Amino acid sequence: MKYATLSLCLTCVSTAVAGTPAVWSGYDVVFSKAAFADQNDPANQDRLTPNVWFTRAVVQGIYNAAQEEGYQGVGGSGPSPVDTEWAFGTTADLGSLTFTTWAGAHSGNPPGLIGQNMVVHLISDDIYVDIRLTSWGVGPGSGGSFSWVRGEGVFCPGDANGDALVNFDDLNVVLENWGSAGPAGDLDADGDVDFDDLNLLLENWAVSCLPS
Ligand SMILES: [Ca+2]
Ligand SMILES: [Ca+2]
Repeated sequence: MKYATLSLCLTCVSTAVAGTPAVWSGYDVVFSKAAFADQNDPANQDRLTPNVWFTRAVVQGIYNAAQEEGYQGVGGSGPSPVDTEWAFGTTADLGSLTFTTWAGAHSGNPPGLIGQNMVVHLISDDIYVDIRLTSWGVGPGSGGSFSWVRGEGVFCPGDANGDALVNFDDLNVVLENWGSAGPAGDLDADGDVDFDDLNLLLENWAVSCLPS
């Protein structure tokens, strides 16, 4: 009975805040793909969410292995990595950034991106991520190596118990820790367990973040 009442009265709250984009700022995650590493091995993919797995074959550009078989594009055009858009700058300036495709951003010269602060928008997930290319292997002899640093974020918003599902178990964790400083139940990691955390949970209710 407690749950039925709670979910009823909070459905409207979750609707009101649905669609708020997440921001993964900073450069705490280091990813690198070694020369000639198998692009189909998850270890050689930078998997940000179940929808976005960045990697690169021995030649050509970056693609989204969660949604593409390989790189699609030539020079400064092409959709890869699909379901993403890119801009120069940082997430601190989200409102003023101009997004384009990855190919459009490098204009046929991926090594030109090395050292430049960029933001990648994961479109379906609506997550903005700081990202900065740190190396890029040119030509077949380089074996498709690349590396970057990027922002770290929560894979599965609303998942309080770490099982990659958002359900009553997570609601229980939030309610049991209501009003505390967390970390249990503090889903947005701001040092308290309150309605913001409950909203985050309800926004993602019934989501499964398990890789498909
Ligand atoms: Ca869970
Ligand atoms: Ca919180």
